[in-house]
Parts: sequence; C-alpha cells; structure tokens
Amino acid sequence: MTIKKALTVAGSDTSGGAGIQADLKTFQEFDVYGMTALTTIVCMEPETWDHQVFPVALDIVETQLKTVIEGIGIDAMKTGMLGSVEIIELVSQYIDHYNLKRVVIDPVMVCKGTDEVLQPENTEAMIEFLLPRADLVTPNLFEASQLAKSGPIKTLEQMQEAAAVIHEKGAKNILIKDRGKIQAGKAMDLLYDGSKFEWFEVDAISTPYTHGAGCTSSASVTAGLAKGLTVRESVQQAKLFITQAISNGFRLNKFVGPTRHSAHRRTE
Ligand code: PXL
Repeated sequence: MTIKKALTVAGSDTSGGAGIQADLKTFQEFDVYGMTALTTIVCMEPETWDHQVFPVALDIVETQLKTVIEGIGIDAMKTGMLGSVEIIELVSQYIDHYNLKRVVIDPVMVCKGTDEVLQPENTEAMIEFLLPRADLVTPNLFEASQLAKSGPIKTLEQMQEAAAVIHEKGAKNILIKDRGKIQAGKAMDLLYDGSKFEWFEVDAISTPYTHGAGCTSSASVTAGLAKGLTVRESVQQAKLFITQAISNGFRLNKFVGPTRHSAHRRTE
C-alpha cells in the first residue's frame, strides 16, 4: 500500500484553523500524507486577537524544502502565507530545479479579522514568480482583483475577466472563490482553464465561523491532485469538502471560529 504525499509551504496559525494546521488536517481527511515547510508563525494577542507575525529565516525555509523535496519527494504541493519576496523566489527556484508537478498556489495576502498591512511587494513577486509555475491558483475575490490588477470584483463577468488576466500571467488554471458576495444567497466559484469557464455554485452558508476556509479549500484541491485526480475533479471534490466544513464551523473563542475539517465524515 502506498500513500500519496503532499507538501504545504505556509505559515503556522497558532489558533489551529488556518495555515499549515488547516492544510495538515485537510490532507489527513483525504488520506494524503502531509509534510510542511514553515514560513512564518502567526500568534494572537489573547485580549484583542491582534495578530503578530514572526518570520522564519530564509535558510531555515530552504532547509525544510530540501528535507521534503530532495529527501522524500512529493506528489503535489501548495503554498499559503509566504511572508517575503525572498521566500517566494526560493519556492519558485525549487519548483524549477526539481521540476515539481501539481503545484497549487493559494495567494494568501491578508488574514481575516486583522488590519495587517498588505505587502504589495509580495503580490508582485507572486505574479512574477509563482503564477507562471502554478497548475492552479486559488484566489478569493479580493486576491483575484489584486493579481489581475483590476478594480473590486462585483459581477460574474468581472470574475471571468479577472480569471482571463490571471491566465495570461501564466497560471494554467484559475479558481476564483466567492462566498455569497456576487449573487445573493449563492457561493459562485469560477474555474478557468484558459479555454472554458466553469461555474461551481452552491447555496451560500450564513455563518461567522469560516476561519481558514481558503486554506482548507486549497489544501483539499491539492490532496485531490496528489491522488491523481484532474484539476476539475479535484475542484469538484474540494467544493463538496469545504461546503461541509463551513456548514459545521464552530466557535473557538469570542474572536474566531474555524471550519470543521472532519465534517465530511458525518455525511459519508
Ligand atoms: O486564512 C489566512 C491565513 C493563512 N495562513 C496563516 C494564517 C491565516 C489567517 O489567520 O494565520 C498562517
């Protein structure tokens, strides 16, 4: 019996719902063996939930990449919060040098619930170094507008326009994720492979407990790819998984509620 292996290059969400923790929990639910290269550690102030971000030194990130990619080997990988231009470039070098396949880029730009300053240089570096190497990029509406350098995305047509621009920048497939902002009561996700637009629509779930949903969603697509599914099949499977996880989100404390990674088990 073999088990498929996936790497996440991402930050640690100490509260456990997003980042590397969400990725590993999700990989586990798909019976994919998860491995990590940690880029940052995010902690929260107990009284205010203000986030503090501690970077991991570049040489330590590289040593982790070497351990996993050279020392073990991977079937798929994803990126999350990368923290700096140097780390983004490093990841792109590893993708090239080891000719890595099934690469999912989750272009994390901000954490929900924080007023953390955007790092525009990271967005530029993701466009230059990661989009051309992405088998799939998974922006939400805000991230898609930043990658496409468009205005705010408010319509289905604008989602398609942004997807086309991001495709031109080199990403093979683009999954733009919406959570009820485009059409009342509907979560409209758009997959674009450079030739056709495909919509994945479900009823939007009204809950405040969505912390880590983006990480969980991109990790579930990565798990599908690791197991040999196509991008489309992986996205379809991931949509079901994340819908169940969000439907069963829960309160962690007065500031945050994550999705429930194990929720799919109840309905199978
Ligand atoms: O959900 C975005 C995100 C990604 N990665 C890490 C995070 C967060 C938000 O809190 O902490 C490490």
